[in-house]
Amino acid sequence: MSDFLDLKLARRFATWDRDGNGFLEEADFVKGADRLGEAFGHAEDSPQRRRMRDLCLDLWQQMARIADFDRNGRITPEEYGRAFTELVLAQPGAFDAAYTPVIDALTAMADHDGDGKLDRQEYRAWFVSAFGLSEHDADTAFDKVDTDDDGHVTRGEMVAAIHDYYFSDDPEVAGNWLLGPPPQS
Ligand SMILES: [Ca+2]
Ligand SMILES: [Ca+2]
Ligand SMILES: [Ca+2]
Repeated sequence: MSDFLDLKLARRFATWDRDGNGFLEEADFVKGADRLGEAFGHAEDSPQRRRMRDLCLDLWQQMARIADFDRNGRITPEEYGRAFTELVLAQPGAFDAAYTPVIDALTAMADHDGDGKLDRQEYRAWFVSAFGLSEHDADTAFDKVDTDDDGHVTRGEMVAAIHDYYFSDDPEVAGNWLLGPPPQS
């Protein structure tokens, strides 16, 4: 694994770890869903909030199934790296199988007006609330990920960017800006 990818995985881990305790646990995913729900102004007991929470709990269970190797209810950075190396990098096609449903679910959650794509506001709300990006970094990423410059990030553009985040060592590609300016390796 390249140092650049190592740094990117560490950054991705940190964005999942919403309470910053160094492990991924169910609580991080509940918190992620609640922050996004708040950002969109959904009331605590609204159906939208419940749906976001259910989606994030699903996501947590999927991740725990593949990455919580010792089954203790938390994923360490080592387990996260191991799952990525063994299950995603080693097998062609594994990325699509593992990530496409997740990307679909998250994109649908962030698509506030339900038109099937993300405008700048939706994209910003998602990345600021769920991943802790600054508005500036979220906007910079939006401009890059929207590769056809039509003012919307589609599901296809999102999948391509996330694929590049994990598979491209080129700091210039859009995907490497998803979680802020690319790390210096
Ligand atoms: Ca945590
Ligand atoms: Ca939308
Ligand atoms: Ca676009």
